[in-house]
Amino acid sequence: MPADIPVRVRGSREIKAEITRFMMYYKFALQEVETKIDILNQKFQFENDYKPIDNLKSRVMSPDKILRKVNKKGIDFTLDAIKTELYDVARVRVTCRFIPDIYEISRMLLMQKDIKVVDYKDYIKYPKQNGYRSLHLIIQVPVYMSDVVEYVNVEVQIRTVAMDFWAKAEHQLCSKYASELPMHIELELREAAHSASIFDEKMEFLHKEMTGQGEGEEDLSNIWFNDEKFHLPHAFLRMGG
Ligand code: 0O2
Repeated sequence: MPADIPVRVRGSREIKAEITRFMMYYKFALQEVETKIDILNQKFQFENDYKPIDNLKSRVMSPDKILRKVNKKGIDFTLDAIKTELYDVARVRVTCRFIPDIYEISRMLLMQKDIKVVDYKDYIKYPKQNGYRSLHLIIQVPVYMSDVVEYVNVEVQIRTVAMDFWAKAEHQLCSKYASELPMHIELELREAAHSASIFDEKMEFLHKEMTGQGEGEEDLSNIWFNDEKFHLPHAFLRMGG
């Protein structure tokens, strides 16, 4: 039978509905995590006068990729096994400008009582052999659908803009050289990763200089709210409580 003729298996409509429901749990889990991170970003801005997060992107893994990963990892091909053994069906990728902000966002997120921590991998302190750096958290968030609550795995990758730039380039090169990266490209990548880490360190230093790290006068004349900077008339600072 040609491959593009749909096979009518008994119950396939029910299975399709179940898979859609399964994907929805991940979508809702991602929405929850995105909201949490957005709130942390705003809270951080309120306290520090700048937003630590440059970009946030999320995705639910496609059924094709789920199938490939299940085969690669030797996971049972059941929705239950995928739910418990595949951690990155839902992923949020967060980019920050400065390394300390990565750890601060991670700390504030993991402190939240409704989040369960499954795994924490620090590829910033311990980069991968090829130079890959990023902070990976595997968390579980509760998703409420009618009267059922389900804890859903979400992978959160937090990295600097420089780490992200490198990871995207490496990913593209790996796709180009599907079999194996040529040695000279591997070396160039490792060097680029090293340069990126030096860049991150320099930016961290400059950032400390910019913010003065608590030294000097605090600027009380402006207030950030809803992504907008407002001038705060001096009279407000003298008003009674
Ligand atoms: P994609 O296309 O980004 O989704 P596993 O998730 O089982 O494959 P492991 O060891 O459990 O592997 O997880 P790991 O390595 O901590 O994190 C996996 C994800 O991190 C990858 O997902 C990438 O997104 C990212 N990652 C890890 N190592 C590298 C690397 O060397 N280069 C790049 N560019 N990204 C990396 P996927 O599914 O492999 O890829």
